[in-house]
Amino acid sequence: MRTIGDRLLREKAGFKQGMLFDFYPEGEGPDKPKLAQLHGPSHFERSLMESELNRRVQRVAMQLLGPKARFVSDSFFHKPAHTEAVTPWHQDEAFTDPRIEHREVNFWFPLQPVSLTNGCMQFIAGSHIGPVLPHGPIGGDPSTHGLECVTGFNAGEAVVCPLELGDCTIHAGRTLHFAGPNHSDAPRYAYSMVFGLPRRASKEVRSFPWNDNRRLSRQARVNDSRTRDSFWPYLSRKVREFDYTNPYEWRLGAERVARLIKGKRTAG
Ligand SMILES: O=C(O)CCC(=O)C(=O)O
Repeated sequence: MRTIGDRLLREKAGFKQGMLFDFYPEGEGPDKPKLAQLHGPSHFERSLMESELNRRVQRVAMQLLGPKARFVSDSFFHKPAHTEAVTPWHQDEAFTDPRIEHREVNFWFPLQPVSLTNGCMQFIAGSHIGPVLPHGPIGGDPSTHGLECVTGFNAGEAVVCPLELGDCTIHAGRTLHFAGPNHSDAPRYAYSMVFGLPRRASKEVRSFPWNDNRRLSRQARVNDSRTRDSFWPYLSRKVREFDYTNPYEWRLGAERVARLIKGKRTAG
């Protein structure tokens, strides 16, 4: 996994598509990320989907969520050596569309031993059963991909989780988590896999205002990759990800197409 992650990050796989980005403002360009995330590496390296790890995690996800649990996404994370950059406190659900109920678990595998020295994960116990707390873009910068939780918890209660190679932590969509700076001489790599139940409409009326008016620096790359020569790879990725068995996904898909057509008409 480490060799694959290293190669994909070195080749800057996914940068053009906005799938490789920095959690922090991207001012210094793709070569000097503070915390690089490659979202969806399995689209670039299909063997990740056929790995023994993937099969085993699928089985554990089914034990946790039930037989309908399916693979949702994966990511590689790279935190360079000697960096003060932290992965700020956040809940993964804060990144999502509040109209949709996400019932997901995230398996986080460090690709070397991790401790407080190189940025192991830390969690707030019990936060997974609480609400999604207020978040904002890191440092209030709307171009930043990363979100940070701004209130409603006590970081002094963090449970620190050092791990050996081959261990993992598992957190839910609302589990508050954080990873500290990397004070070691080597980069800190991690691979994560998210498994979830079929998405459905949220029963609560919720809003995540921190996701409005964001001007993500990677958005221009995302838009470009959906219009130009990479449109077909984009479409094939979407087709591969689509959950055909879930009627709610068909409804979301139809709404999306309707929005696209309306947008084109307005533009025309
Ligand atoms: O690896 C990291 O520093 C962050 C990982 C994370 O936030 C996640 O997997 O949800």
